[in-house]
Amino acid sequence: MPESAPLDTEQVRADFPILQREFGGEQLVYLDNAATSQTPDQVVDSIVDYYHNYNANVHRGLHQLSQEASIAYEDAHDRVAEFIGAEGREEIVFNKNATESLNTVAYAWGLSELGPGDEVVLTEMEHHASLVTWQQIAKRTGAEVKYIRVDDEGYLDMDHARELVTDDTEMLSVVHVSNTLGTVNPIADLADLAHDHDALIFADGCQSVPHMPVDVSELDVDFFAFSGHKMCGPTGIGVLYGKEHVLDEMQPYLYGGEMIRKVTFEDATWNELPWKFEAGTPPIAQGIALAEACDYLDDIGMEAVHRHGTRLSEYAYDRLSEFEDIDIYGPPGDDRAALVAFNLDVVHAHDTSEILNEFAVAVRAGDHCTQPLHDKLGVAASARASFYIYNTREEVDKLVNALDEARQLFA
Ligand code: 7TS
Repeated sequence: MPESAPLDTEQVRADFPILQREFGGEQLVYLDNAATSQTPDQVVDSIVDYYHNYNANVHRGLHQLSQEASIAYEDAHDRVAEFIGAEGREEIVFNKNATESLNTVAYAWGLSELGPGDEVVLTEMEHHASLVTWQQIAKRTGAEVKYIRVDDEGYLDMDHARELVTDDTEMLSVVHVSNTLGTVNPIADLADLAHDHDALIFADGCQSVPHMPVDVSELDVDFFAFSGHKMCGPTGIGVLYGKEHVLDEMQPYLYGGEMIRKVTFEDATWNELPWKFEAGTPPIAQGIALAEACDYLDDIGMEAVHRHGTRLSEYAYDRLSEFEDIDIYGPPGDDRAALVAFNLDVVHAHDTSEILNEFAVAVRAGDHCTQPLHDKLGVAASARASFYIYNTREEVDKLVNALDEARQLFA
């Protein structure tokens, strides 16, 4: 198949005015995209258009504005379904972020399905959104949590996975792309493994959906989660995908308006999918803007987005590898997602990030919400550069030059 056209970063950057900001005469180099990506004009405009022209609550009013808002909000579910290869809007629940998606399933499914003798299998590279959530639900239900090992190169130990997933496993919850190691996990294989043992699989797509073509039907996952703010969308919108028959059987997580069909003083029945899981006034403007973000990314082409990110990441990996005093975590440069976490031998990650900030280079320093993984790596924190569609090789060079300054300061 011929490659799609390469990404024109100059054209892309014109959609992101924030990238023109300067600090101390230096132009911003934004390399914290795994935390939150920047938002293009097209997405901002869709929010402005909503508030200027058809702001109203959904599914409640028969008046014109409410009807327009309801249609746009429902259509946004269809658009997101299409973007990730879901069957339709029934499988797409909007909420506030991926963390809420994980909690929804852990509470709604976990509290009723898990008990003593049951096992939830995670990986050592889970984000706290998954790790802490399942840990707590397991404590409440008497289920046990097990962790698939990460090997020295930063890959999942698949032999260990095959050992851990047994007929006692009820849920396999796995990060699709590690936000610390940049590892891309073999979700389709893990889904087969889970299903061979009649377990469900939940994949955390926070770091995959923004960066690569994802098709949940092909992956055959039962649940999938991601956040709008990491994929050119606004904050305050997250997505929970669930297979229709799985969501159908699951009890609601939050109760209130919008999610009910019939209420009496004694009891209530639930609305159809996906509204059963969207209690109260939902993130209307944010949902509509997320659909716009899907359009924006598809206009560029997810293949091109993916290629751009992995090439930048490989370039950064190679440049950082030139230095003997830099430790890089995770798989080799040519087999990783669009991020690189590292440490300079003699400089704490927080100091590294502060010095980089002096050069207007924004990276994240800390444990990236993967404390147990950092414990395993033997470090308290790391610095992380994460890339997106508007980043360039020149920006990676700026990062490397600024690191040189940090090294000299602490030498
Ligand atoms: N899962 C993964 C893999 C993530 O990277 C994140 C956010 C989350 C879940 C939670 O997403 P939220 O939108 O609900 O907060 N990761 C990061 C990060 O790496 N730096 O800041 C947030």
